[in-house]
Amino acid sequence: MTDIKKKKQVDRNRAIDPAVLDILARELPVDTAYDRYLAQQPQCKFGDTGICCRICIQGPCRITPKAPRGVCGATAYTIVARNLVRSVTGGASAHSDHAKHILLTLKALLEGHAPDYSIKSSEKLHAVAERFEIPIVGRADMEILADVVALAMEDFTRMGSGKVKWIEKTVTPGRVEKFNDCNIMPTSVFEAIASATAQTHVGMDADPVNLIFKALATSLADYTGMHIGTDMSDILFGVPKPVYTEANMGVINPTKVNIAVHGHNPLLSEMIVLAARELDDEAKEAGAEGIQLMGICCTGNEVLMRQGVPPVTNFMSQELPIMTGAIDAMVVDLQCIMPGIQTAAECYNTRIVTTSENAKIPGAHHIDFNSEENALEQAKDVIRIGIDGFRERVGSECSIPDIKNKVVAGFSQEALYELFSAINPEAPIKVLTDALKSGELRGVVLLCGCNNLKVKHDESHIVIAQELAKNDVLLLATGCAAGSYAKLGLLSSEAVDMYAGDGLKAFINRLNEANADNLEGKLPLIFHMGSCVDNSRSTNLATAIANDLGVDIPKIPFAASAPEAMSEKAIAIGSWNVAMGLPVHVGVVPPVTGSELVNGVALQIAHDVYGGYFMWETDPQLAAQKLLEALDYRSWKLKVHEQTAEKFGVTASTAW
Ligand code: BF8
Ligand code: SF4
Repeated sequence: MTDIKKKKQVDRNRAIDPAVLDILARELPVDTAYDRYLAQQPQCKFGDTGICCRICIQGPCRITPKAPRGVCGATAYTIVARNLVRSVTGGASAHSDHAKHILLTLKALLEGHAPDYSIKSSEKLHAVAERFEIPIVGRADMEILADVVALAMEDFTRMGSGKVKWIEKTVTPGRVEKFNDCNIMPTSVFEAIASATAQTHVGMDADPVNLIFKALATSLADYTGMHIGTDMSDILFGVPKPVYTEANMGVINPTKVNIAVHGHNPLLSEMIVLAARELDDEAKEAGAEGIQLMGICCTGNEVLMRQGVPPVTNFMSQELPIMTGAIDAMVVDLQCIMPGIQTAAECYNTRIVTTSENAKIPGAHHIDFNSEENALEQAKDVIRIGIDGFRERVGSECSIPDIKNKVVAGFSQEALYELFSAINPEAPIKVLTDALKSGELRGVVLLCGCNNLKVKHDESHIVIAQELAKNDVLLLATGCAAGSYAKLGLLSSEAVDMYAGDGLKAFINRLNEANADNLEGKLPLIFHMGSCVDNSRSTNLATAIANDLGVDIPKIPFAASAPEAMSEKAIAIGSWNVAMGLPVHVGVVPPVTGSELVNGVALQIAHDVYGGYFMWETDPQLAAQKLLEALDYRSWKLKVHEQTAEKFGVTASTAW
């Protein structure tokens, strides 16, 4: 067997999406992430378990039985905890940088120099203003927006004393108390990030527990940035509602100008959607049948949720659409963009267009996207680069896997409430809490996070979802997890018939019947809530369930799972979900096992303090079982506490 054949066989063991396997099976002129993962083996065990320190340049210091301390005297628990804080800080920085761009665009809009943007959802603006008791009656939307933006900016920049308002007003009263008691309520986003970076400098904090608390405080800054990002995007681009489309490589249309939007920030991708509509005739003049947009990663999720743009693939396979030979341009903004796309593009007829001053790739086209001046014109420039690409591609060979699946997406919390309102207009959330109390639904699980080649691409996402659906768990999804489900057909109504247990089927069908006149089609098996930034939507739902049941989040049958977590952002999100009181499964063991103490805090002690905790489980079947056990335990305990309270005429225990 030749080396290349051997390699392809191993590669085929690292993915389950037939479109991905189709492309990986070809003789490709360039390597992919799947090949590079193999080339990186074996990976360093010190790094893998978190006991390599490079905080100062006396290092790297690696902890071994022979050398149990770094040069400065730091032990394994300090090094692991410090690395963890730095990861969470990286994630919080990324999310809040994203939100900051949106806030700055809103500020420019208020000052009259972001002419291509406007308030798309007055309703959401009013809802956010009311949350903070900002007056709305008799005021123009721009006046209200000015107050909302000022408050959000204060939550980003406050120094010294004070607390983040976006947390105080969006979580349960019990969580506010807990965060204050544990001293993890951040003062502001930027303050938390700066303070965490300082606290982990050489010669600073060596106390692992203090460091872990800092990680949680910083993760709450991450939550803040994300929540503000979602709220502001909804105001600027509209609140998602159900959309019907398709996903996977089969959405690439060889007769059209194919443009993929990739990254995270809707400021650009929303403009690309507008520009594509306006330049359809130019594409036709170039001989194309029109423009086909498609999404990758979270900017793909953003334009799927609000515009119905089809997702072509998710993080791990982002290079592969290029290898069909039919992608004319791939425009990227920020985060999760593999530099490898440029190498791939150079072997095919694809133009990579970078647009952020913070995320450039050597060799790519660069347009310094400025949302404050000529956003739409710049988006048109990008589309024209795609049209040029098409002109050059005409007549050349392309090979597109003929694989696509139906998708229903667009389930913001507001959209879910609208569905529930058709059954219970007075108290929509009761549709969900009643189903949880009666046992029709066994719980709710948010499926989120990335892809990671330490496990088979997409497999853990799919296996866990199918197993939970069979067991009547209501499933929500965001990020690249949602990308997996879109590509592989689990965001369709057909998947309800194929995979849902009787209880889940009955619940979804009741919603279908009640909403028959409002929906274009039937509801899917999994409810896509948006990009990773939109994980705050899931927390809002958990908060509403807890408030309706009159308990705090640690007592509700709600969990989260990141079956293929990869990025620092995922570590930050997982950490705040634990602080919120949720069991959080992670399907890849993060680099904390080098310290029994830190690992023990994540897996057990966190539960005592916050009610939430991590579960590392790489086997997706076992992971699903552990998630079900966590949901059942919570339902059982909630019932015991309620029955005891009733029997003795007292209020239910607030313990978990
Ligand atoms: O923010 S799930 S690989 S694309 S980090 Fe990145 Fe992970 Fe995908 Fe979205 Ni989220
Ligand atoms: Fe080594 Fe300490 Fe420097 Fe880390 S901070 S690299 S453990 S000397």
